[in-house]
Amino acid sequence: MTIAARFFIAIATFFLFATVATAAPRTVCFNLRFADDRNNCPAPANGVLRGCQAGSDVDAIGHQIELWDKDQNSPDDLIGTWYVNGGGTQCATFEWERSAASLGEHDPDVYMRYINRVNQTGFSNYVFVQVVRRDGGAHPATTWRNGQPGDPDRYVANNCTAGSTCYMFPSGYLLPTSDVASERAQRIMTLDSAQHMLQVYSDLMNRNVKLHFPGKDDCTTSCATDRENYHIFKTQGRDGILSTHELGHVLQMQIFGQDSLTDDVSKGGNGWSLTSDEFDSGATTEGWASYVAVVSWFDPNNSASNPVGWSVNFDAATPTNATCSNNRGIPLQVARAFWDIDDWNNEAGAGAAGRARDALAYGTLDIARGWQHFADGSGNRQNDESDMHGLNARDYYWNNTWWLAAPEFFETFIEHNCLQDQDNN
Ligand SMILES: [Ca+2]
Ligand SMILES: [Ca+2]
Ligand SMILES: [Ca+2]
Ligand SMILES: [Ca+2]
Ligand SMILES: [Zn+2]
Repeated sequence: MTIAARFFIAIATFFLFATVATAAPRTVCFNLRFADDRNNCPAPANGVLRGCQAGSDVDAIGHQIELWDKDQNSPDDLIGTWYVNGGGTQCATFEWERSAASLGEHDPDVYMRYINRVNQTGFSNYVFVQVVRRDGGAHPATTWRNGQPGDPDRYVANNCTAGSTCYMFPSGYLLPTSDVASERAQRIMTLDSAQHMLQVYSDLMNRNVKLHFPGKDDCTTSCATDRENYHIFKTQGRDGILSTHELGHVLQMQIFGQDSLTDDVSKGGNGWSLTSDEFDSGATTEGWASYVAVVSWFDPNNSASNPVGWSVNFDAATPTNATCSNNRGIPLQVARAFWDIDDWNNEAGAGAAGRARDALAYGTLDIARGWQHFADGSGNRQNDESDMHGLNARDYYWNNTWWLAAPEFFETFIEHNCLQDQDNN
């Protein structure tokens, strides 16, 4: 297996490599993991996308690393930046003799730094999420430069020669920390959860994102503050589904090209839950983000998927409230509506939704692209629609009748989950 070189390492350097026939590559291998102790995310199962494994050290897929040359008598040299492209042992290959890092040194002594950043694997888009301090400053990298007392090169691939395969710590794996109660461990957990969302959505994103952990003290439920920033509260790093939920808000803001969303959750007191009754905008905005949260962990294109978030089934056909019209303000019902136009498990209507079926299975990215069809402005069906019911599932429906054009769109998206009483204005 290989890991993919980051495109941005330096185009000019790659060009030089391509023209120097005598340059000899080095291959350095390793296994990078992190200590997983998350909840609110599924264990590995059919239909689960890279499940959580609380209590295990799991492969850090999609996490970025730097490789450095360790020098005794001069500053260390950065060789390059990579991301982990798959599970198990991974290898990075780079040219050495003509690289800026070699400086005439015969063979590099290679060690890793973990830099608190993730991206989609196999991606065509370079958006990343970086976990930062509350104030936006950098967290320290984790370095394996110095080994342990008496064994300073424990994690260094010393004198990595051309033509051989070199290893960093071949007898085990690299782990930033095993202390799952530590802030370092929990910020890596919430960052890994963010990677799940990028794995699904980053092709639609146009800005890098800062994940603040521990987040703002006045944001005790975690929050997305603008299209480039979200905060995970200090006690919530282990919650697997929160990071993907907040990124659902970030994604919607990026698609809208703005730094706020109409999201009125003041009905019945400020705040919301999956099954609370909110004004239409709150139900719709939080429902959308909750759908993103779940579809980042469960494959909708697998009829065996059992999408559960916060212990609630997102594919259950029976509406939350037994009276159809009472479901319009329930965030879960909106989340289910988005899930149903996405998932392959097309179920019959039930309960208050009567005979209205789930009969559709559009693509996840095409569903997100539906937000591209909202014009700028604060009027009805526009992306800043200002009243408490504004910007709801009906707006999404009417702006996308040409895009998600199947005749079952209204039945599946609106009626199957009892959203027809949302405000049409
Ligand atoms: Ca409320
Ligand atoms: Ca469906
Ligand atoms: Ca369904
Ligand atoms: Ca509206
Ligand atoms: Zn939210």
